[in-house]
Amino acid sequence: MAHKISLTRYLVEQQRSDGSIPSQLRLLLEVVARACKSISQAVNKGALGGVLGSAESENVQGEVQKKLDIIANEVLIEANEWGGHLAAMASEEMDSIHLVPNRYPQGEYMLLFDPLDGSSNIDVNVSIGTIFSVLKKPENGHGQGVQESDFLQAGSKQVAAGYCIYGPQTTLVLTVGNGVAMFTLDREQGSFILTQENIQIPADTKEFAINMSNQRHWDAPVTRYIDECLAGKEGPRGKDFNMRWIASMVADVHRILMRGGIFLYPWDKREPEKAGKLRLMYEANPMSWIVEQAGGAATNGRQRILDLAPTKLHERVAVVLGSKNEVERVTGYHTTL
Ligand code: P6P
Repeated sequence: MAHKISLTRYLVEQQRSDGSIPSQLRLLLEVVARACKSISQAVNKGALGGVLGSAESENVQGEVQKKLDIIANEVLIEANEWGGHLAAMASEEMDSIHLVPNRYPQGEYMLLFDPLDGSSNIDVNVSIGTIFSVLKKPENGHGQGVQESDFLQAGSKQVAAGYCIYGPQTTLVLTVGNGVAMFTLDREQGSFILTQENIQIPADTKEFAINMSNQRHWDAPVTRYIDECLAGKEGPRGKDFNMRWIASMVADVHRILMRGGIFLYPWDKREPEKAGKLRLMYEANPMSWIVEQAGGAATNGRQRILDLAPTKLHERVAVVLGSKNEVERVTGYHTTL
């Protein structure tokens, strides 16, 4: 029987083969994976764990926090702050950055995360997930500790990105720049086992993911693209399309990694001052790098997401990602219309 390759063994072998994973980064990724296992346990308990429903608080986004949002955030903070691999963390659930306390050794990495994405699905038992992104602490020259401005690096500067989806399986998907690997949690062993590597997204697709209830608020290029998909065989695309919208980015992106597709959360007229609903630093950037590493593409409708220069920690962005040829079509409509 083929040896089961654990996440730890995979990271050691990657480190040995091309040095792409320094020891501190390997430790960081193992700690994040362990935290995701704890979050998975809490999510799986559901009502039995008294963790469903909303907390009496709002996050920096002005969204009501679910109890599990706060639990997941605390698990990630507590798991990562003492190991000596991090200098600071940033989370969707925290207004400002979290510095590693001075009582712990300081590391050279910075971790950003959405601790529990898709949390509106928690109480109705639909897949949710943790999204994470790793940046190097810049030699900031100001000689002080890490500041929020140190986090404002383009997505192309990431050294690792991944997500863990809490669904029928608990699955961790990861890239360090050498393709995309997937690890499925073996609950009997308590370890993530390699179940797929070098994942490739088909360049073409017949499946789009968008929240259709926002249709009247879209800009012309998105309206044109979706209308053409809906026109099917009789329309300019000459083929019928299927639609999926789970309203959990981790689940929609995972489906696209597994069988192709295009995901759109475009700018719309509801809040014109916002570039989009999704967050650049800890949703769009990690997901965009994963998608590109799997042969797909990711833009904000006009520009490659990984090239965008962030101006604030909780910056919003429009997202069009997935099968390369479809993303290029949508982006083309934005630049020609
Ligand atoms: P809507 C979840 O709240 C999230 O941030 C993403 O995971 C998801 O793709 C999107 O928002 C869903 O938004 O407006 O369809 O509820």
